Amino acid sequence: MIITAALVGAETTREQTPYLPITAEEIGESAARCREAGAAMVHLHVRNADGTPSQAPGLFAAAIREIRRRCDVLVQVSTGGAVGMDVDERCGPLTLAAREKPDMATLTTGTVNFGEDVFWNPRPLVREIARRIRAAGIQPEIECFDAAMVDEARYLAQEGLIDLPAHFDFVLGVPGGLAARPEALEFLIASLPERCTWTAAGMGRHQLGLVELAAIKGGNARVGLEDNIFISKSVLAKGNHELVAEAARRGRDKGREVATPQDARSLLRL
Ligand code: KMH
Ligand code: ZN
Repeated sequence: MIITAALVGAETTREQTPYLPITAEEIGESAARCREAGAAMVHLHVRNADGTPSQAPGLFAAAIREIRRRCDVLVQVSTGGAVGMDVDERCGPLTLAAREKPDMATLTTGTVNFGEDVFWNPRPLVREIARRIRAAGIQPEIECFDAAMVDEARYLAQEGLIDLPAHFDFVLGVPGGLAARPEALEFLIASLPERCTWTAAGMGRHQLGLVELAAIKGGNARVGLEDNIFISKSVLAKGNHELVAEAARRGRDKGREVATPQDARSLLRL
């Protein structure tokens, strides 16, 4: 089971949790502790010094350097960024090369209500981001906040913009998106094109329960402060690593072996 740690996100604030990593060094440290706890990959956003979200290549480069200086965890950059960002801003981390080149990049394949906001992904924009990911020679992770986004990946494959089989991430429990219900996960798994792999990411209180469900169903799991700040009811996780350690424990409890970054490379066909 591949555990991905969503370290930072674009929405979680230091007011909500003092354990959110913001600087490149904090991100590097958090990634290394997550690797020790069982994460094979990190899903990466970055922040300006004042904590606001950014997609600046320089900030990503600094964070990736700090991560790779400390450990061998795979790095998946966000092209979602924060709501309201335009395509060039969102695609900032795709311009990184050589030692700072990401291992994967996210590709959300549809628009979704996102709390009180809208995470805009009209089809021309999705195609453009898919083209840029492909041109950069990076493998996408298809982010699905709702069921139609799985079907949209099939169209992208028909248009030659992504390859199948691909890796999918089912992001469940965003207010306005598909809820974190077992039947929803069941339907998504059944909807996947042949030989595709998948990760489940539950928002808020759904996070750790979804890890168990994913483990039972043969999938992979994402945890971390981007999606959830609590280790148990009203108790803050003292960092991303605590959530990863709990995910690894629950996965092993269900009979799953926790993947190393090298295992993940072969499982994800990187
Ligand atoms: N911050 C959300 C609006 C991604 O990383 O690709 C989008 C997001 C998805 O987090
Ligand atoms: Zn993200």
